[in-house]
Amino acid sequence: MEPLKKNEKLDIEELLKDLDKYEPRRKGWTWRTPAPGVQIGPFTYRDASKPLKQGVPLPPAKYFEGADPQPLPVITTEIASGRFEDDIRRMRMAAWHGADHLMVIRTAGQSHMDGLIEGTPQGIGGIPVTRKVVRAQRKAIDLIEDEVGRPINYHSYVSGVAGPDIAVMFAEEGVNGVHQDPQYNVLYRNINCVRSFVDACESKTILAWANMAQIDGAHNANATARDAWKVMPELIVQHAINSKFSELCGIKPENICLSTVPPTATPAPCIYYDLPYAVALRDFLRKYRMRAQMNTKYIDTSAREATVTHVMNMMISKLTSADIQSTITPDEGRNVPWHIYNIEACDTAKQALIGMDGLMDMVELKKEGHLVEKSREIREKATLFMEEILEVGGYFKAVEEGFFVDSAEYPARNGDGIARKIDGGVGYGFIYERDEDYMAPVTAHFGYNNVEQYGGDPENPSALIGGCTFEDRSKIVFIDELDDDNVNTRLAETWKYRHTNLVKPEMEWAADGTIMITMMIPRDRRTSEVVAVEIGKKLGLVDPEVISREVMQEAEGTRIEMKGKVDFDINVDDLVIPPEPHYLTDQELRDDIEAHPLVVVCGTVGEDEHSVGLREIIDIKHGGIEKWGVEVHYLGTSVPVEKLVDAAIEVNAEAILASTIISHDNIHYKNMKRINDLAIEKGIRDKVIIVAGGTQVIPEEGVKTGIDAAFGRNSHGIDVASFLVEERQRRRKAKEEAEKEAEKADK
Ligand code: Z97
Repeated sequence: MEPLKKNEKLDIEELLKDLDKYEPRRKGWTWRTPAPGVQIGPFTYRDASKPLKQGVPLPPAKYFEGADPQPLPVITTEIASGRFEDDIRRMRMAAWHGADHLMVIRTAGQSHMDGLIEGTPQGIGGIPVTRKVVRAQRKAIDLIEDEVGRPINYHSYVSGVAGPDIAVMFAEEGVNGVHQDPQYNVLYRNINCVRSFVDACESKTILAWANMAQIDGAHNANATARDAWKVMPELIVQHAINSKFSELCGIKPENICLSTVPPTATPAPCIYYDLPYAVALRDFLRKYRMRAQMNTKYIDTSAREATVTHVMNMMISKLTSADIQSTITPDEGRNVPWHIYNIEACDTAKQALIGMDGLMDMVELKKEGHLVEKSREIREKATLFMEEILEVGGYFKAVEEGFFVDSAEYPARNGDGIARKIDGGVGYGFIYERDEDYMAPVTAHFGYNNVEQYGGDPENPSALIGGCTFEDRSKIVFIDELDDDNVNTRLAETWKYRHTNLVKPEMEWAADGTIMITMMIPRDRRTSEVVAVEIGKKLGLVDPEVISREVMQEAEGTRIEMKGKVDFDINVDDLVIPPEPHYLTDQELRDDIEAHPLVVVCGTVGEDEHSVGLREIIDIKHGGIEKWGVEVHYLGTSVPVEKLVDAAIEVNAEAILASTIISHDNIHYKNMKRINDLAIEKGIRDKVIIVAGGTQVIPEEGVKTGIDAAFGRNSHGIDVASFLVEERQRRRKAKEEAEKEAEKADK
């Protein structure tokens, strides 16, 4: 496929062509390239990584030469729309905003499917992960990483009954990171524990071969526990079990990432809890990597609140050097997986981490007091927890006795933990000892391949069959589509929104028509919710629904965010799109005015006492023309036009700026004409630029009076400065050309 062009949409139909032949170009995880001391725009960064080739910088970057510094940790976005084809577009947006770890959430229930599924069906709360989906997404990401100039890690889950099958498929298809933790199967999906650990051996061996990064499942204990901050010792135990187990299966410590979640969130004094926990975790398990994720247990529906919780998490990440920073959005609280929140959260991560650049050069964590004492206490409790597991007869026994996700803080127990039976759960009864004549001629396999019996080489077991799918891709079976619930059907429904000029807004899927409206209703919360929905109906929205509410004051009002769908299209062909206002940059303005000093006289003309408008145009405080070095002679209000023109002659001004607010009897246009006439009369018209403005001025009408430019409502200093500088440039050029002509004529 052709490289992506930044001003063209990623063509999903084109992407899906020849997918059966697509081969991923690499495997394994990639960290960012550190760039200590990198200079970007006007600043030097200490903890940044190599910049992107192209990206969307933070909004204030326009004041800093477009600087788009990238922090050191890998930044994750979690994508969960249910349609992989729309997820792909969201991936592109996220990559442009600095995400390089695209984590695809699976549809509800895939953990219980006992094999690979095929095709491209739609999912709920995530996508059904199939080979076709994975291949299409990896192909798209290959194109996206070329356009942003940074490797992108593609990620999903190796959990559930079909874990090893998925691990193989991921290794074949160039997936770079996965969640793999048998404890997740056991506790949250009630999959048989022995089966889960046996399967994990196989899965982890495959992950090790493919050099994938692995994230564990401890965050789920935090999200499930009744009081999330009470499970701190257990979280460490869960991390430790999966990490050590993974190492024993051959995964390199640097590819083992702990899914660390701060135990609590505000209004708890969260840093007081979370920092000692983070320090305890890192002290114990420092050889592994930390994937930091904000607390999601207490996340509500406010984007602002979610953002602050996220930033608090990044404070911990910064103080304890997290390697991967996850970004979670208010979507978690309101179950609306929307493009804009993925992007917003990526920006939050980029902004917060870059804002804290160099922090650790200035501060350090205390070596005594609460931090050290609390972190020691957590470690001691975790150690005791682990010892108790051994005492009762090991992990499976401990699970049976409900050790995990109990609502009390260890060593206390409330007896309400998640208990699972060793001889129960999904997939129980399907573990068999390997037969004597068993053979596994595959490259990544846990334990004994037994190829010798068949004349094979244990060092290279798959040679026996001329290579397995890891060496010989022609052995991979690519199944395209099996039923009607597929991407082609969905794309056909949205065809016109990609191939014509019809537009519909979207939040989640192409052309879903969803919009969000924010409003402040001056009533109590309950009434406001009902009023908002009624407003939505009157606006013609389909399915208006309140998605967030915040009390401003019980009697005075409620802030409401509402979603709804529009059922119309907009045809861009029917619109007249005016050109963008044209401005020069600060630098261009400053350079020109420095090289050719510019003096102006100005005032409000006639019998007119208004001064605010003109002040806004000239004063540096309001972004007026002084800002770029213009020398301004302000004559005040009710200035006779003669005085304005005489002043221009006296100070040798290059421009006259007349403000005229009053418009009775068209006096504003009459005054413009008088200034123009007087300038001609006094012989300076070709030496001055005449500009007038006011709230009632229509620019096209103004210039009919003979002046050079007129500015109406909503004009600013930048409009006037850009015009003056460009008009002078035009005049200088015209003069030069006239001189040349004259010279030629002389010869
Ligand atoms: C995260 N915010 O960071 P199923 N395995 C593990 C998991 O944690 C999960 C699954 C499998 C979260 C994202 C929650 N995690 C979502 C260790 C899910 C998913 O197909 O839903 O059973 O597997 O990951």
